[in-house]
Amino acid sequence: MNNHVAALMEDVTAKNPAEPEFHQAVKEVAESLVSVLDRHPEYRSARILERMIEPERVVMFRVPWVDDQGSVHVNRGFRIEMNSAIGPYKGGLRFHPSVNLGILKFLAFEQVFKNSLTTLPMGGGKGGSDFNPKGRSDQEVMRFCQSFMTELQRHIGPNTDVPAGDIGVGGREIGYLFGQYKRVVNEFTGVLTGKGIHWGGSLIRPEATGYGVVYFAKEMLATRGDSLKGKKCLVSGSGNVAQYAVEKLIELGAKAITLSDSSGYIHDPDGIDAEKLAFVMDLKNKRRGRIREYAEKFPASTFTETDLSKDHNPLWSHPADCAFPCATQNEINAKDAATMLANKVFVVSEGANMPTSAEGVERFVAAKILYGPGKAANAGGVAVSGLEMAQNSMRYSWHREEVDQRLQVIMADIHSACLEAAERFDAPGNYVDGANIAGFMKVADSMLDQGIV
Ligand code: NDP
Ligand code: 2IT
Repeated sequence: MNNHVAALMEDVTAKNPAEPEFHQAVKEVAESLVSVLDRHPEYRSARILERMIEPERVVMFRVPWVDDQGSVHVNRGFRIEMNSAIGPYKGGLRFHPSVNLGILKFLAFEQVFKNSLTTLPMGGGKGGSDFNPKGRSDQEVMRFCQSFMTELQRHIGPNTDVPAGDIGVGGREIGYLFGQYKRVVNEFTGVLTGKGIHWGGSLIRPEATGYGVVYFAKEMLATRGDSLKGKKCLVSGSGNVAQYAVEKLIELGAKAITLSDSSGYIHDPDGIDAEKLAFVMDLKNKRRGRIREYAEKFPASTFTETDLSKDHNPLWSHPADCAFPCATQNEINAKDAATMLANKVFVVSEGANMPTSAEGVERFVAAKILYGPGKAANAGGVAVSGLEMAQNSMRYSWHREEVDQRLQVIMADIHSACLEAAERFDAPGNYVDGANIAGFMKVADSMLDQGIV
């Protein structure tokens, strides 16, 4: 390991104990930046990277709420305001029992680079709670959201910090959160994105992350004169990102053969067509059921339970051309990555944030496959959030085609920014280094301009 990276990581692990995901995200970026910091001593002397790994502000708060039986629960709420050099803090809220400070710090750190890549003026942030929405009634989720926003509203605003959705936070939760913000602050404003279409939302925002991750794969394939047509694709997750990734894959003539949730995965050798996808959307978004039901409904498919203690995830062992991990962090480990490479998977476009372990990333990069890291490949979601903010500021809304067109242009621009930066810093074709470098330089230059703050 380079000396500067080693010293930085020693400091990061000492100052941020028990935050392995945060360490993982920082180390990857620091390693990508070695030649940038060598060529730009001004970044080093201004301690740009050291400042970027320290959140500008962390808010942690109690979220008490009452369930349908009258029992009182206490959850923990967070908002990490990571970096505001290029715009207001921007990033999602995650409601999942695994949420803790370290996970949200890794997500907020990644968000800074991702938002910079989108070409739009957004800083980076992330928040959420260890609240588990699974099995809770709409009324319980509403009471939780109201309690969460009663505190969060003090810290956010359309020009300060603009949250959105992430795991466990979709249209329903954004609605309850927005309702409470408006009630407490007495202001109808673009303080959240992912809003409903009649109250300030943008067309294509629900679709944007999934569509974007497929557009990014399309761009990567085009560099080899290839396309998605006829490609066999592994997709994980079955939530917002996975659903719209599959929708776009179907439209572009590819064949998605898997989907998953935290209980297991389904494999459908015939491919998930539009009718089957409609079933998944109803199952996951309305009935809030388990993916196992897919295999009961479509008997040509199989359901396999996922044993989280196992050293590999069998979803990734099916032969395919492309993979779209769209569930959660570190869902592809070194063994999974090796299996995928042995099976000739040559495109990986990440819908989830940091779904591949550090060793897995190393294998993909060494094999020189088309590997699009999350902070580039899944930036379409936050990009359309940026477009939602722009429309809110104008008090106007664009048509579906216009937003989709802008999304496609942004994904193509991110793709070429990654390749250009990688080329300039002697790592041709390496999208990991390219994304980290291109994302970093815009923020670093802005921080230099703004002095030591
Ligand atoms: P959803 O809550 O809509 O869906 C999440 C999916 O992943 C569900 O199928 C869920 O299964 C599964 N999942 C979540 N946690 C785990 C886990 N620990 N182990 C196994 N499966 C799990 O979230 P999104 O689709 O919005 O988010 C998916 C990923 O995409 C996340 O990494 C998120 O950070 C990232 N992302 C999301 C964006 C967005 O705009 N929404 C933008 C950019 C990135 P189950 O139903 O059982 O919980
Ligand atoms: O990880 C992400 O980029 C998101 N969850 C979306 C953030 C946003 O502000 O739209």
